[in-house]
Amino acid sequence: MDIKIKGTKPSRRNFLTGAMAAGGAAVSASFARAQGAPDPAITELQPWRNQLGDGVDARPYGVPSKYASEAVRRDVPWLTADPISSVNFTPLHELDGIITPNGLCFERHHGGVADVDPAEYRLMINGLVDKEIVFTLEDLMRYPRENHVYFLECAANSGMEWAGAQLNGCQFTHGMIHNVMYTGIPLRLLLEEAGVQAGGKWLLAEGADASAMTRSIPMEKALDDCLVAFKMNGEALRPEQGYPVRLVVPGWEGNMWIKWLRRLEVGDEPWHHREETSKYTDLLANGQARRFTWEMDAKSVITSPSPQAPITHGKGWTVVTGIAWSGRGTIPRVDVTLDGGKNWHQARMSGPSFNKSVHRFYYEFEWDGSPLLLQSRAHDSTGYVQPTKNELRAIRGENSIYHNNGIQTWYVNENGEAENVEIS
Ligand SMILES: Nc1nc2c(c(=O)[nH]1)N[C@H]1C(S)=C(S)[C@@H](COP(=O)(O)O)O[C@H]1N2
Ligand SMILES: [Mo]
Repeated sequence: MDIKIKGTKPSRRNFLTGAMAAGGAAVSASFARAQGAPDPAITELQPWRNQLGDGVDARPYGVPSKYASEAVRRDVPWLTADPISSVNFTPLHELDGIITPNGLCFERHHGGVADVDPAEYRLMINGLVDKEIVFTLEDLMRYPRENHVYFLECAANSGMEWAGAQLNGCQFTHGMIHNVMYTGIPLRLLLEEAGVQAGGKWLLAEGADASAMTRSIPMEKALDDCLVAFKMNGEALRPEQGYPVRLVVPGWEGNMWIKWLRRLEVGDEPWHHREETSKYTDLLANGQARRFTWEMDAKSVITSPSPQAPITHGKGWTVVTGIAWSGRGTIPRVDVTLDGGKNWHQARMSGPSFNKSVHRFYYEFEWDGSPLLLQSRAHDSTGYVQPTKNELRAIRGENSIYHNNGIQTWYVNENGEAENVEIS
């Protein structure tokens, strides 16, 4: 954040509508500055005005402005023993809208990034099928494709927060999510090509990376909306995201979205591999583990203000913004509270509302400079309402890591600095 107010004090806000009392509803405010002392940002000639800039092709593949260098993925070194089997986090506090830029999508690998040569790429379908088949990348490109925007959230997102507030920033508490437009082939088409036999009720998806990531997926889901994707936000998948081909499993936990997809085996029962037994199951208070929690429940987080995005402009009109998503549909409504849940205000949704995609919300209000307890609460299209962390703990106990969709609280002090807290 590098917002500096130079020259004179802001003019008295010239509100064009009387809607300010309604908070998030259709506020139209003017922040024009009154004339005062000369502003060097206007009166001086800066280098970019009196020197020519770079010509075309200075950067054949564009990169962000050097002034936007804070928007980077970050990891938490103490979380994992080794970066080969680790995670980094999407800088949610630096982003707006709903799409995650390709270079900022969080990464989660169990055996590092596979460097797959597309010429040697093969996708095999075997098992309980009429015809076992193998596709090259060129073969795949000849099937009809579709475009869909979906979020991918790791089931472990917010997992470090089960026992209490821990990491100071939405990048770290909620950044194991990205939201991308995928271009891919409906998995159903490829399975029809192979001919799934009557007993074929399950699918094993296997990655070509050194971890050979494998997950069991029920056939109904595979035939419903899964994609075999090769493009993200219009361009080739990034190596980190599974180049050249990844499985897209909309609304379901990120672990099932096998990257560097090499094999799909049709079977009659789940395989119970490591990632669906000792990992990615939810240990309950009584010591039993919940099997197969695939769908990601509705969740939201305020991305600004937040610990990495404090309020720097002082009192007055403040934009609260954040994201919300649900593995079961769309997000018709998000509520925001400034006082830890005593009063809730309906936020303003802005941007496309796609099924199983991130949604963007805003709530504008006039900050009087007193401390805030900011929270957001998502409602999804099934009527489900995001629970508090204590409501979750009452059902799930405190052993869990995965599937923490509880309401997040940021405490904002008089200086506008924000901190991760929990209120009971
Ligand atoms: N082949 C393979 N696929 C994989 C993984 C992996 O390590 N290897 N990690 C999984 C996990 S746990 C998650 S959360 C998502 C992360 O996807 P991303 O790296 O695009 O964010 O990929 C999943 N698919
Ligand atoms: Mo994950």
